[in-house]
Amino acid sequence: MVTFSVSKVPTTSFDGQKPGTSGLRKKVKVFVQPHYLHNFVQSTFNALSAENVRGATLVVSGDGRYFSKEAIQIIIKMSAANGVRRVWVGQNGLLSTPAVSAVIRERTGLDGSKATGAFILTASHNPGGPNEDFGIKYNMGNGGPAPESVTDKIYENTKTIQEYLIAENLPNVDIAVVGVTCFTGPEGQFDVEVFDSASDYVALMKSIFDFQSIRKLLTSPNFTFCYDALHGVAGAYAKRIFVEELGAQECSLLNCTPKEDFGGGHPDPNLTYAKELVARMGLGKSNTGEGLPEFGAAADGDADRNMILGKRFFVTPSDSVAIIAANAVDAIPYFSGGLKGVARSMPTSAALDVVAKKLGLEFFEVPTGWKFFGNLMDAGKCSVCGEESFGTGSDHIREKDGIWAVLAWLSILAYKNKDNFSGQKLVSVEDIVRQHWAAYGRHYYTRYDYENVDAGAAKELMAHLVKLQSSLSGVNDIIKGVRPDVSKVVDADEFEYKDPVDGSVSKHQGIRYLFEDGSRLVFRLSGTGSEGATIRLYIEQYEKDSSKTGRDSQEALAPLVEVALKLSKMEEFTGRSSPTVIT
Ligand code: VG1
Ligand code: CO
Repeated sequence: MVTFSVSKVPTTSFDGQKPGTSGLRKKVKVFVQPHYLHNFVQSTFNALSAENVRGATLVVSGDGRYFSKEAIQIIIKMSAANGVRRVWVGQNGLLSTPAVSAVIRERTGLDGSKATGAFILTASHNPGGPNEDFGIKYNMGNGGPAPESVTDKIYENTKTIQEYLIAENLPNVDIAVVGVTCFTGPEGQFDVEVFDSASDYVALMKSIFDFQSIRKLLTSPNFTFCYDALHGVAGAYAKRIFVEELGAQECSLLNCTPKEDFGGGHPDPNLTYAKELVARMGLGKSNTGEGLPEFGAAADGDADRNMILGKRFFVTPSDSVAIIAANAVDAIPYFSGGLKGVARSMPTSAALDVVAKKLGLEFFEVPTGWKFFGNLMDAGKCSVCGEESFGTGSDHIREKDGIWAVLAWLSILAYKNKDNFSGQKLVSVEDIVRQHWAAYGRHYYTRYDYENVDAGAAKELMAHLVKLQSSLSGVNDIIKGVRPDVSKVVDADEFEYKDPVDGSVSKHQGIRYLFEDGSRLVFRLSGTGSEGATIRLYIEQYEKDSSKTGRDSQEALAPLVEVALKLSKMEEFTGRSSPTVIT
């Protein structure tokens, strides 16, 4: 057995190592600076309680982006030096974010051990490569992202750090080969176990969904399917699940080989960045839909996001979570006993609220970021939840789950078509969404992102919007001047959340303008960017009248958009006459 020793390396702090909405994300060039990653990792160890470090089992893996392999070796050496007992690594360092959560919760090591936490190496939907982004976040023993109390402590530690511990003479571990490598250090044995990235996750999915009925759908001659991993880590799961387990054809998979730079693309599953899938599904084309796939979906870099498409049809993420919640009990065996409750992030549309009300379910509205759902789930208060940002999930793990969402949709389609697999025309994604709107009304919804805006200008814009809130009559005068046909603002605030489980309070979680007819405008600054500021503007309008639920959403929302741009003085502050991305 190879023996290692521990070095104490003096270091000085870096500015700006504050974890954002989901971990620390910076350009690779920032992360590769000497000591930069080390400081963050040591600050995390120092923020955890001793039993979660000394003698503990940690998962270390990610979406495989550029710099992951080097980062994994560094974290292994620092774990050894900090007294961690074993590190688990997915083969080739690959584990999707939902798979990490599943591994923490479900996996038992060869020697009976269980993991107490994980370093996830990903910048999620941000591009990768030497000139793009890298990221790291820590997840806790429940499988979910560290809560603010922990990330605040990590950040405080990064400001005062003076040394870190590392086993410099521990040889690099071959993470391409499944197996256990054992070492001895000053405090005893240290193991690195490399394991298959997919098996635990696949087993969990099989325990949640009825794979047989999904297989019937996927192999039905009337059904065609298409899945785009955008060269992210979802590819490592897609083949196993969709092709090997469920019988989809191999040609249904697009961009399913994980790449360090995501093929030069932006691994963000929306209508702008998932171009190839969007074209395959016939969106934006005026053909009749002949020969187009019935169902399409995409994932982001770390496979926690999903985009759901029908033939020439886009399902908004806010509708998606509402439709999954409305059909879960019938279509998904895991939920057959009923839902415990549902939750959405604040900027997500109120489509889910309407379902919760109709089904008599407990409902929660939390700030942006998955970490807020975890407490509700741990307390048994929430089964299904989602965000407008293409995140959907359930209490099977403590992260959003891109492949789970696809399996949920396939389950709903299989359920709706159960007596009809050989029929001429299947109930389609579009049929399901339109039936939902007819029953519950429709929440027209769009999000405008202004990326890489000057940080000072973005702050000023937000301050201006807060200031405006002090006089609603002033706000309504502005609205009347721009669009007299838009309803009036009846309430305006900054969203604040008190966690119903632990009582912790999160302030300044987005600026809201609430209209008399149920419409909403929300403004937030992104917490996941790596440069400058990104302003997000969320626009929503509720239509109950089922004869009016079939309009084009950009057209339906145009008056509210005009009001939002005017109220915020968007162009004046940012110099931008149009957003970078519309979703
Ligand atoms: C964005 C989304 C948020 C999501 C977060 C992490 O955060 O708006 O809903 O939870 O990304 O997603 P922000 O602060 O940039 O708006 V992922 O898939 O990048 O981990
Ligand atoms: Co992600």
